[in-house]
Amino acid sequence: MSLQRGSKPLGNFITLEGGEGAGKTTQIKLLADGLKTAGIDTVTTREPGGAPAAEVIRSLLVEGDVERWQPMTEALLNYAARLEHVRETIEPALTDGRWVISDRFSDSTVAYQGFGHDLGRAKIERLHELVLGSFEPDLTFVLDLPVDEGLARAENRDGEKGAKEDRYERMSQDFHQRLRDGFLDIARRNPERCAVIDATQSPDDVQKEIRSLINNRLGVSLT
Ligand code: T5A
Repeated sequence: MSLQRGSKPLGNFITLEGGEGAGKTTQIKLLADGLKTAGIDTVTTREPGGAPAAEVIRSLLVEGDVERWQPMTEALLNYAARLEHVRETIEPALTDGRWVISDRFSDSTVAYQGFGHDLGRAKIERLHELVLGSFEPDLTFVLDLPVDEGLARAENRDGEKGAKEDRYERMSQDFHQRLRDGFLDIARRNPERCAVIDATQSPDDVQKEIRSLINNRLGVSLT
């Protein structure tokens, strides 16, 4: 993270990443409860989205035909949404000393557009530098599970909340395998920032691992 420090200490910026149906939303709810209990003021948010203009861009990305956009257009739309998200939601919260937990951030563009759509890691990194400089999360959890299992969970979840936002779920099995490999590659290259978690475990066990890593790496005492 690279932000101007004011009089208050900055909050921590945590992201959860992974393929479809990895359990990010489930884990963020549990984590927000744990942080609240520990008295840590927290904002939960998501990408694409997380700010009014970014939510408008979200619907362009997650709805409609699979072939709707060129891969680079998808990357640019994600970064347009991300700039709004960072400036309008994330930075103000962090400078106010609150913690921010985001369901996806820039690693999703590297994995989905860089690896999934074959744009390559380097182009997305250049785009990141252009739009956000060195701004990055303090800690990132990559929830990893086999593609079939994640897609089956996402399909069940669609039954629960409606399947309008399923554009990426309809992409090929190969696409999903490439992005899974992409997330693991990101974690290997950024061991200080990233931790890979086996997302085939029960929700409670995944949460225990997340809290233990937060305690160790960010020096707090979540139970
Ligand atoms: N995208 C996003 C890009 O291509 N580039 C980018 O730069 C960005 C930021 C929207 C899409 O945009 C793409 C990626 C996405 O396709 P999204 O809204 O986060 O992103 O969509 P999904 O990742 O598809 O969100 P999901 O809701 O499917 O996945 P979650 O949040 O990881 O999973 P969750 O918690 O909703 O759980 C799914 C189901 O599994 C169950 C839950 O109860 C639920 O029914 N479940 C478990 N079951 C068994 N064991 C566990 N441990 C479980 N945890 C959850």
